[in-house]
Amino acid sequence: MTVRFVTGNEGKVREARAYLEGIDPVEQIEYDYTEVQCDSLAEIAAYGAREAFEELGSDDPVLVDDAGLFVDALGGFPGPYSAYVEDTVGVERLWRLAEAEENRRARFRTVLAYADENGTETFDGTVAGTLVAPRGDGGFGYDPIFEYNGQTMAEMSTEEKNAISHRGRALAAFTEWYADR
Ligand code: ITT
Ligand code: NA
Repeated sequence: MTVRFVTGNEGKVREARAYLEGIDPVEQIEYDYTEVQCDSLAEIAAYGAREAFEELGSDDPVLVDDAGLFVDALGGFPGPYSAYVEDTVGVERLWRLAEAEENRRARFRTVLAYADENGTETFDGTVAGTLVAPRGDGGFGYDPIFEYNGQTMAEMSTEEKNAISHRGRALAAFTEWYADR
């Protein structure tokens, strides 16, 4: 089976490919699924994966990934609005907001939703780190300002990021389930 990853974000696909190597090929599909308005990443992702699977046709399974950065001192902002905030305010200015705070702890969360003819499953991943001034040119999105163990995620290789990241953890739970379902 080919896993169809429904996303406009190539960085997510690169990370899923690295993880699923030797299990199944991953194909990037662009499909504008409905983003239901709610605070739950799991509900957004599960709804999107189900809808994409039904609408796209074929038996190949579908993956959707809904992620967010949650800054402790900002009450979890930008959270589910992370994509909007990256596009409008930008990563550098989000760092400026965090820089003004004493507590610079933040969490990245992602929910991977999988859909096939048997149903929908979700897999969660979280990583806790510290916001720092931007460093590194790998990864994507907020990676340059998210530090884990002395390195920003933009200073890590795909494999290094997958070993510790929110998405890597969700992919680990997913592949374990997928391999022996
Ligand atoms: P799709 O919805 O098309 O999959 P997106 O980039 O809009 O792509 P999200 O809404 O899930 O994806 O992402 C929320 C924001 O968080 C967005 O600005 C991403 O760039 C960013 N983001 C997601 N995963 C990330 C990661 O692993 N490292 C850094 N930033 C990430
Ligand atoms: Na999105």
